[in-house]
Amino acid sequence: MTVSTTQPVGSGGSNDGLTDDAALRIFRTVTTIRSTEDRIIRGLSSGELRMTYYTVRGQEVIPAAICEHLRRDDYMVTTYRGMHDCIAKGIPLDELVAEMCGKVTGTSKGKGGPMHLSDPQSGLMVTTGVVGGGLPIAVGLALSSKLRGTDQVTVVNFGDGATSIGATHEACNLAALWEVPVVFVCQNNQYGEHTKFADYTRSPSLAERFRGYGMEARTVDGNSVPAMHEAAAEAIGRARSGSGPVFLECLTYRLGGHSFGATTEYMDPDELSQAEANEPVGRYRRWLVDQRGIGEDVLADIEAAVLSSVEAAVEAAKASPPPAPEELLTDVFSSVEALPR
Ligand SMILES: Cc1ncc(C[n+]2csc(CCOP(=O)(O)OP(=O)(O)O)c2C)c(N)n1
Ligand SMILES: [Mg+2]
Repeated sequence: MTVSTTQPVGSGGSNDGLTDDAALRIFRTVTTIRSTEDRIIRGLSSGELRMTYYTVRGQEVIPAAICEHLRRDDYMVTTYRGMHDCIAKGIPLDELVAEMCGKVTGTSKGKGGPMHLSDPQSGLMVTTGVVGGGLPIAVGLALSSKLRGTDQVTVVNFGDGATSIGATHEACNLAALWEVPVVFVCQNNQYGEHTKFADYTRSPSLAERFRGYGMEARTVDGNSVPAMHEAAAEAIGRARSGSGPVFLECLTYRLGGHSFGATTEYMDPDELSQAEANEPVGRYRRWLVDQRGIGEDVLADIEAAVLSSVEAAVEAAKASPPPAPEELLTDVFSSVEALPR
């Protein structure tokens, strides 16, 4: 795993500002993400479900901690590898799974699919498959909030590979110049498709590089709930109070191939198995029991409830029809008035 020269924040100590309620909400969110992914992969493997799917295994904690500090009317932008972000931002699970399966009960009547998820009601505004394409959109959303005089914050999630794309740099430069309320969340999972981080950049630290645009930038352990919770509180609070954008480099690890069905032969097997042994959902569960004294029974109840809601969402999606051909040219444009304010 690439080691950043910037010291990650957060120690997992007792001053993390996490109440038991928040800690359990985050546990429910990461468990929902993990269970949904496991169920989708089982469905894809057996032929029961069909979609393009990009694993989020290993990256669950990042949006779960961030969304503890977001309101429903705050905006989020994500990528094709964004199911975890969609769940954390609050897209109803039934609608999310149905959309990923291309069914009419989905958030976009099945016409967006897994690569173009959006649900303005939940504040999840755009999912894009264009690497780096989300950042300029997020700056536009944040600028709109600033011009309208609201205190909404926009969070944009993107990969480490996106930091080598021109649009990313244009967006960060303008955001810093205009002091718009945006938090740039780089989910550094150490790979851009099949290329390792150290093989495509000489920058040891992305936070250091993006600080050069004149904005606050920090590196954080993206697999630690206390560290992410604290860093997100600070970044989102800063953006909301009008102090301008923040760049968070969240260190994590992609626990699988680039997309469903892809191989991992270019990944270091020892590094991968070490990352898997320390995967963040299990790590967080152990921390809740050992450090926070949360009972096994409490966690097991949450896991059981999540499992049945995931199963119900998949069954509902399977029972839902695909959109009719007449729907092809409807819902193509939306008026500004239709957007949430
Ligand atoms: C503009 C653009 N260039 C190239 C691609 C092909 N592509 C798809 S995913 C990907 C890797 C992106 O890596 P990263 O930003 O680290 O995101 P991750 O997949 O790790 O979440 C690339 C190059 C693309 N979709 N868009
Ligand atoms: Mg990556």
